[in-house]
Amino acid sequence: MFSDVAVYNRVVMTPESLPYVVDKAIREAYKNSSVSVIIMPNNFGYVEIPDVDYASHTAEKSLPLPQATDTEVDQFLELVKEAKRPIFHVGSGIGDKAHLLVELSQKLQIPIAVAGLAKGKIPEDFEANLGTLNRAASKVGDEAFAAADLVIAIGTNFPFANLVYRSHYFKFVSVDIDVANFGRHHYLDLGILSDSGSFLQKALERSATIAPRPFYQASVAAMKDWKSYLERLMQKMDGPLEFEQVYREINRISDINAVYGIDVGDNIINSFRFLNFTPEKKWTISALFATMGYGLPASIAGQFAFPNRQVFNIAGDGAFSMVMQDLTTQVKYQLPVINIVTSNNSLNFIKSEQEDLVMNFSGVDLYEVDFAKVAEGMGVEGITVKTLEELPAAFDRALEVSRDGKPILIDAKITDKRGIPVEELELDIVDGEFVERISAGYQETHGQMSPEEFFATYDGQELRPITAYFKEYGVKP
Ligand SMILES: Cc1ncc(C[n+]2csc(CCOP(=O)(O)OP(=O)(O)O)c2C)c(N)n1
Ligand SMILES: [Mg+2]
Repeated sequence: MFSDVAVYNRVVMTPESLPYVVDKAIREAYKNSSVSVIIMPNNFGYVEIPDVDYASHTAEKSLPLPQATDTEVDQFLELVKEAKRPIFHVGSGIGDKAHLLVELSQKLQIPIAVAGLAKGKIPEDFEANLGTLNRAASKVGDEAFAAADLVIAIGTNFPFANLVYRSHYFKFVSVDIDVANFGRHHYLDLGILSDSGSFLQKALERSATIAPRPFYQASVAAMKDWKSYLERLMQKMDGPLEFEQVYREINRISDINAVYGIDVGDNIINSFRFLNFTPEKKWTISALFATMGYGLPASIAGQFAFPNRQVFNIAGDGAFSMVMQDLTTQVKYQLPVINIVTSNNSLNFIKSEQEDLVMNFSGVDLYEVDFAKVAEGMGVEGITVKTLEELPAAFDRALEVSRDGKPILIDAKITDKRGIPVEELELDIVDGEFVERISAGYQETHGQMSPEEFFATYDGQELRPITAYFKEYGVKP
């Protein structure tokens, strides 16, 4: 019955074999990072068995990882030589080797796009870190990827590849320690079974510095403008309270090694854009299945795992409502979590999807809840914030309360503004030039518009399509 989900699946036949079977099940589960199932007849619980010393302990040791060969690295460098617009797509397999990647990125003039789980592993302020792809994405990440003629995936098993890797033709190199990942999301021009560190080290040793590459320069320039757009939104000092300023405050009070439980919804997009990730920080998100109600339990687990670190729960009003009863758990175990609820009275992530379809809104409005009062009822101090002016004091108070060892909740009453849907940007080639457009689907429901008009809709009048930078630096298809 469990064979399709379990790597080890046994019915215990004799009570005496229990110690062996349990031990084996644990070993198989760890080895395969998967599920073991043991079915134990009920009556075994009442049978006395001899107390034999069953030991299977060995010293902790990790296996050596596969290393790239000289030939593989030279083949990679050859592909880079032929490419005009190469891009790295880097996942959590980069581990602590970001410094090598940054060096190689500059040396070979290859910008970097990151998969969500690698957020924070590559310095956010590195000029050619173009951020994430797809919907929870940076504008330039999506734009530059759409123009790439060579994608070098390093340590990433990107589950949204179907949405991103199919947009156009490019050559594909994959560097991975797991043979099962090769060709999983894109056919391979070159697969290198290697630990990312050894690959990068060897690529640095065997390559020569190349002259500034127009594609790299254009991407860096476009990224600079995207970042100042985000910064301007965060620093907004008048008008209604919006999500960007809430993130500004989270960044302001965050410890250098803060831990974040991030819920599903707009907060995925917004945390990727606005949260200041660093290698010292830890964060978790329901990245693959996107289960709402993740932030609060994640914060509880985070505080138990890191009792001496500052822990945040960042959740939308819809997601928080699914699990808010567990505030009592934070109280019961004296977990000083800082709970941030981004209340927009909307299942906004879904409302945005509906906005782009020919349909009326359905089931996406939420009734306004006084979450501060809910928190108070469960023994957690709650603060409601309705204006920009009230924001800093509320976050100062959150810092005080959490440092005092108690949980706190900030209910930030924000608008239901939609962040810019950069996944609607598309690149085409017309008369030997790249041309940027807004997707046909988006224009069908929002009317015909140029990229500039699209940017202005999201308060991004200063933004320019990447094709403008391509012109400036001479990037051609
Ligand atoms: C358990 C579950 N149900 C439904 C969904 C589909 N879904 C994804 S985001 C979302 C809306 C989230 O709303 P909210 O928590 O208020 O965050 P917002 O997007 O408004 O910031 C929904 C319904 C899901 N991912 N998980
Ligand atoms: Mg909401």
